Amino acid sequence: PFLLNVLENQKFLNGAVDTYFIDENPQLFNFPKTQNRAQKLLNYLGQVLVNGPQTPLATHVKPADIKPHLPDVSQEVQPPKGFREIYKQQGPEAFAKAVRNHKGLLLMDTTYRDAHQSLLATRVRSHDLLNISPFVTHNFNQLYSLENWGGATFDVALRFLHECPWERLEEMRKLIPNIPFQMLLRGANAVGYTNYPDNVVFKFCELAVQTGMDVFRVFDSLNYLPNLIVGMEAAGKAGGIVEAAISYSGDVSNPNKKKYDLKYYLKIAEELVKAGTHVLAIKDMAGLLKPEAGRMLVSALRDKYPDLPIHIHTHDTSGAGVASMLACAEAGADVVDVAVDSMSGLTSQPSMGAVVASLQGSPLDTKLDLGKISEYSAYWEQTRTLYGPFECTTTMKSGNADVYNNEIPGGQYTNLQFQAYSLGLGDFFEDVKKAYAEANILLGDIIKVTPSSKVVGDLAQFMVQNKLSTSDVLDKAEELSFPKSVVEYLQGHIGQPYGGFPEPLRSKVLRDMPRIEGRPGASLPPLEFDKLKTELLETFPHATDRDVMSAALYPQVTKEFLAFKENYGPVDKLDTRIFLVGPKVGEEFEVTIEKGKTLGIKTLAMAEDLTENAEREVFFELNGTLRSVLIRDKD
Ligand code: 3PY
Ligand code: ZN
Repeated sequence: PFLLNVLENQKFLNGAVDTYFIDENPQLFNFPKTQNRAQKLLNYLGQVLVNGPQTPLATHVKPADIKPHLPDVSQEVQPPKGFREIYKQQGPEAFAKAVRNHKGLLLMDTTYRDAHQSLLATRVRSHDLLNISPFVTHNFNQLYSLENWGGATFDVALRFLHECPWERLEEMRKLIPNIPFQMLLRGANAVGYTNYPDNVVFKFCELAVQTGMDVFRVFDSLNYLPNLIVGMEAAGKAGGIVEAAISYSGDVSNPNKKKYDLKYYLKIAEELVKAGTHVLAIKDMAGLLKPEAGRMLVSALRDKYPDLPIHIHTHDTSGAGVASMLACAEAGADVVDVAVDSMSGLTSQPSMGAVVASLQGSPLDTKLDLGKISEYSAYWEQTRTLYGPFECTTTMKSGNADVYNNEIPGGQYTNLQFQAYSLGLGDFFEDVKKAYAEANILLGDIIKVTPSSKVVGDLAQFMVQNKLSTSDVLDKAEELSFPKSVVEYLQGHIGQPYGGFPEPLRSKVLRDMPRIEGRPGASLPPLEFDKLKTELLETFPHATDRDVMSAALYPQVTKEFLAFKENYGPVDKLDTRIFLVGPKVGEEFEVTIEKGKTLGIKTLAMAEDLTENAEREVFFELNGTLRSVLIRDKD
């Protein structure tokens, strides 16, 4: 009987115990954790049923009522070996050499990160990623890497999905031991939108490697070398594979586009090679790299650096993505980025199946199995329908070659279109796209990718909303109250742009405001992790070092996440439809909260009347027993 907790211990409940009883039986306070978590999940479900979705849905499209079919996979045998073994056993240089020596074209699969960041507002949950991971580890061991972390996924996981990004990484790693994992690191901005103190970036990379990350694609939104190099050093010191990326802008195949020409890219490449990058990436975040430009750029790099692995990233916004990646491959690129067919195209990456099929039988044959790609694609085709509320195709029906004019990065393109859609303003998106091109020129024709793309986007929206032309902005610069991001950019908060800040605009906007010269992070004092930890533990006694790292990047979002978890438990374990919009009344479903622990839940009913505290009682069956939760009705 002593194994039961106090609430179930008859002797305790009868009062037939003396004061030593508790001291001598500490196990009385071992409350079974599962029961606790189950009750928290019922609170969550009750909350969704009474007060609606607990994560903002972008449109009125409902998540589909399906359970995606999981393709068969033999889970008995070890997955086949991949490039990760070379990296883990022999280090990043040996990995780079093996990549360079590989005969066919190698692929990075972006399905787990950039594809859904571009198509589904980054909303794909760990649950759906983990479900297909055993299939991936067994059938896609030949991949150069699986891009599955970083970029916007860190922020969105915490903020909107109420799940821990570190746990996501750790769980993916357990299921996929053989394929290198790749993340997108925004240089000195880590996975955030602003510059952090250097020690934050270093510690972040260290923890990422410990949790299972391998390849770090490091970029800076202005191609500002001092920022880029901080990120490279942090990834390298942590033991990761450093893939320094040059963000691509303009058009090297167009002699009239002079600012970002071949010379510009070769010069940055030289600096990145000097800084010791293991792999060199061209990051074409807007999909501007036309086939001919890709051929020119890759050939030039290949000639100059015969031993350096070259990796090309693009977006299919115009529709020319497959053609460009084939051109780059033929010109000597070692790796190109693709997303599985059903998660490809539009503002996402070009199609994996299309690239694989195009090269079959050629010297660049990827040797990937088209049948397996189809099965993988079928899973995502079904899974994608669960994310209907975030589906970019609600508004985007086709690719659009106007991206060559506006140069809007893939993820931002879908975001801006969504915003225009939700504002319901007819030509708003067309106007914003035109204004985006003008804002870019006003700001000095800059590289546009997170966070510099936000500066241009904010200025574009400001111009459309206030009906300002380029000359209005220039003439009235002293009186206008510009968006905060624009002012901070001009102050030098995200770094120094190539070619300098635009004058006289900068002086007119800033007047006597302070300016940062050089690298912004260099003037930030180191973050005191111990102090942050102590603070966090005061409110959240279960906070871990991972939570402290999250809080270093996103203080408020992390606190809200921890409070949410405390109240509602492991909501990441719920099926996606149920997580987003709750179960139907009468629906029976299962939730596996850990291996071997599955809860059977049935939603029975909701009370029609409120209690005197304005609470509504929701009734469930949990593993066959009746439970109810009281939820404050916010209506
Ligand atoms: C990000 O920074 O999240 C990007 O995907 C940039 O292209
Ligand atoms: Zn991208």
